[in-house]
Amino acid sequence: MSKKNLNIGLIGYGFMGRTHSNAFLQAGRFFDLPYKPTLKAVCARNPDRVKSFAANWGYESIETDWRAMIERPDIDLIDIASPNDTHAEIAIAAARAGKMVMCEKPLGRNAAEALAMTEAVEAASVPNMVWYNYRRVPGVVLIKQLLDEGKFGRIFHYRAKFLQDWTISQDLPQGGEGLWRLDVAVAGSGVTGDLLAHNIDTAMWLNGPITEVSAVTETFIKERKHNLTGDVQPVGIDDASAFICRFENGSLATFEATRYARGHKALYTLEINGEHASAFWDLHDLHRIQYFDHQDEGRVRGWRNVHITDGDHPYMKHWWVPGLQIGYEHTFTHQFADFLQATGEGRSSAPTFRDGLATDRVTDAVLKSAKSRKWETV
Ligand code: SOE
Repeated sequence: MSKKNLNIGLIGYGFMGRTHSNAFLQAGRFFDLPYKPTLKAVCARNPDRVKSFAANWGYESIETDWRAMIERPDIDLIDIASPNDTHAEIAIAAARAGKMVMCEKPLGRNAAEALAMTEAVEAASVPNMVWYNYRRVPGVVLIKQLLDEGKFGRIFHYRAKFLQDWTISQDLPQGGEGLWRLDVAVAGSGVTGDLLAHNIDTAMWLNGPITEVSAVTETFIKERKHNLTGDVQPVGIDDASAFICRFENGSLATFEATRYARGHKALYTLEINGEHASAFWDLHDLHRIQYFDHQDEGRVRGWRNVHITDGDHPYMKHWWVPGLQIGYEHTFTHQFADFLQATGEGRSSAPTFRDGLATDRVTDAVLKSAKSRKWETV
């Protein structure tokens, strides 16, 4: 079958621009897709740097103004990998121009922005997706399959955390390239939108909607020099954020994210406890899950350490041979392959903008609860 060409316009060339570009290049080599992705253009403000990014990744052309990129008739899909404060305006304009839209997480800086973005892509009926990539880790997908097959029975508990330590130094400035995540005007929030949002997206995919939350946040370093103004300015982001919550299915949960857990670089862990089974997953060991099945014979019952590398594990038949593991970058390739497959079949591929909006509603409730010191309904 001949494949339709799909011309991609990427906006932003930071860390996420690289993960997405790698996915665009790899997806068609490992998955049989209905489209042939072409890296048509990349857009960012600095002409020299965008040129060298384009040369390195094989983009055919460059733009320095995202509006010009959206107006181009030869672009089918706009991929937003620029800082959070640009997501809403670009996504809404791209949807109005009839482009497919993919957006880095979190969808908006808050749920109001995410709602406007969701309404725009839905009104334009354009395929859309948010890059919550951890849903595409084979081990996490395996847990989802086991849950859907009813292996866990009733769910009692969900537990998730995302720990980092890269902002502990008080000499670290805020704002500008690489450090916009510390500037509340650009990021929207701190670890709540940046890290907890990942935990929440996976949790709601595995365990259903969250109904109410009770949260605490802290900003440990209150002032930092701003890279753009040169002035010492108050820090508006949350450095650490933790909450307890209830899910619609009656289960209880604890969530914690911080950039002040010395020694932890990107420790995303999740655990789910049901009536018959429990599972645990850890990003630092992402190709394994720990699984406990109470229905095993008592004498040999225990936590199984499952190496997710066999052909019957999610996605794995597309990669190497059994026993050989894959990593972080593959989650983006899986997500892009799923998006193209679904688009080719006229389906949408989760997480859609509407799913991203659901996560932003929870992060808004978390920040609200931390302020009010009360339980907040999502
Ligand atoms: C922050 O350090 C960060 O890069 C997040 O922005 C990503 O979404 C997360 O996957 C890894 O950590």
